[in-house]
Parts: sequence; structure tokens; C-alpha cells
Amino acid sequence: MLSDYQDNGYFLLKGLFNESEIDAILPVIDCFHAAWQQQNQQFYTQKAVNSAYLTNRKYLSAQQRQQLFSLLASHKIMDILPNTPIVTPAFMNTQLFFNPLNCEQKNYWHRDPQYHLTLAQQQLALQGQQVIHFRLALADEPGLELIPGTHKRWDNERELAVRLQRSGCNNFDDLSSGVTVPMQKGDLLVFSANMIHRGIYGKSRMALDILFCEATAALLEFVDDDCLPSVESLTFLQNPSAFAASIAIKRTASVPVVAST
Ligand SMILES: O=C(O)CCC(=O)C(=O)O
Repeated sequence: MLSDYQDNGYFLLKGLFNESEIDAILPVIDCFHAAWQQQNQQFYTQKAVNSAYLTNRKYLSAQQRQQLFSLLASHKIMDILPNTPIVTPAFMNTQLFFNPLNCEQKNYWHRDPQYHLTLAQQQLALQGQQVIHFRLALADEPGLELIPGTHKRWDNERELAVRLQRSGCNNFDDLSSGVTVPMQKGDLLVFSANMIHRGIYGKSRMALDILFCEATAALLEFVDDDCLPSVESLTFLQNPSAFAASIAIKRTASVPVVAST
């Protein structure tokens, strides 16, 4: 897995979770999604393809949040992190990807950091600290299209023109370097946030995305305190180390020592 990640920037784990494990978390996801839609009606109806901050207290009960934290800190998820280049993993955020209401809406090629970094900074980020997506398919979905190797190389001329909509290109134009990775319910796709990618809309897609990063203050600046579990509840999680790392950095205190169960 690690060499796949190093070479291509991604790997797919088929059937990591079984049907009943996914079904157990769906009521929590559905509850979040319904409440989020209500609060973000205009955005949802006009163009949204994802929401974020699922573990925030705003939408879920304490019990629902704990159920979600238990999944995110499960051995199944956490045991994959040593197969990535992240040395000290910290939890960053969660996102939920769904279909846009408008069936005509086009998907778009991007690198995640392009929305907050200059081009020069994006280039530098290719050698810097990693942010990695763990995308868990909650239903069968067309998946993602990824450009292998772009987690460590810069765009070629065509990729850059498409991604940035230059020289008459659109960010939804096809790129011959793209590889489509369809996903089935329970599959987990691990991929670099830096690489060029786009979602593929269709089916009843619903994917939970967990973002992990290297435990550095610069990256954890993006973490919302209200999305983290309480220190007391960490002991109930199978492997709380990524949450503990985020809490410690956010509090600029030492990492709480919590044994894995
Ligand atoms: O599924 C999508 O629509 C896009 C996914 C994506 O861009 C991401 O996870 O960063």
C-alpha cells in the first residue's frame, strides 16, 4: 500500500467495511445531512456537492458524535495510517460528498490547496507535509478520477490550463492522464489532497471523507475545536491517537497519553 501511495498518490481498499458496519453509521450520517441541508438550503439547492464538519456539536447529539468518533478512531481506519507517509497523524476534519441537485452541474479538476495557496506555494507543497483523504463509500458510487503521480509532480501544460480554466479550457474538460476509480459501499480510497482529482457524480453517491495530516501547528490551524472529542471520551475509542494529537496541538499542551484498547 505504501509503495502504491508513494508511486501514484493513492490506493483503494476494497470491502474494508461490510454492509452491516456501514448500515450502522448511516442513521447518524442521514441525520447530519438532513440538518445540514436545512441550514444551508440556498447553497445546497444552487451548487453544493459536499458538506463538512460532521463531528461538530451543531448538528449531532453527544451519542451520535461518539458513534462517529468511534468509527473514525477504529482500528480498521487507524491501522491504515502507517501505510501512508504521515509520521505523526492528526485528525483534521470530515466531509460528506453527495450528488448536486442540478443534474447538469459539472465536476471540476483541482488540487485541494489551490483554494488557499498561490501557484508557487502549491508547487512547494508537493515536497511538504501531507494531507491525506480517507474516502469511505457509504453507497456504491462512480468514485473519483485521479491523475497518478501528481501528488509529487507539477501539472503539465494541459493539466494546468484545465485546472485553472486558462487558454479557453474548462475545469471539467477531460484529461487523458486521469484514472477512474469506481467505489462500492464499504470501500476505502486513500489519496493525497495535493494530487489533481475530481469527483464523478452519479448513482446515489454518499461518501464520508476523513482528513488526516501531519501533526503540525500550521496544518492544524484548519481544525475546528468543536469537531474534536472531549479528552475524557478518548478512552472509549479503539485508537484515539490522531484525535489526541490534534487536541494536544490545538491546546499547545503535551499529547495526552491514552492507551489503545
Ligand atoms: O467527490 C467529489 O465531488 C470531489 C472529492 C474531492 O474533491 C475531495 O475529496 O477533495
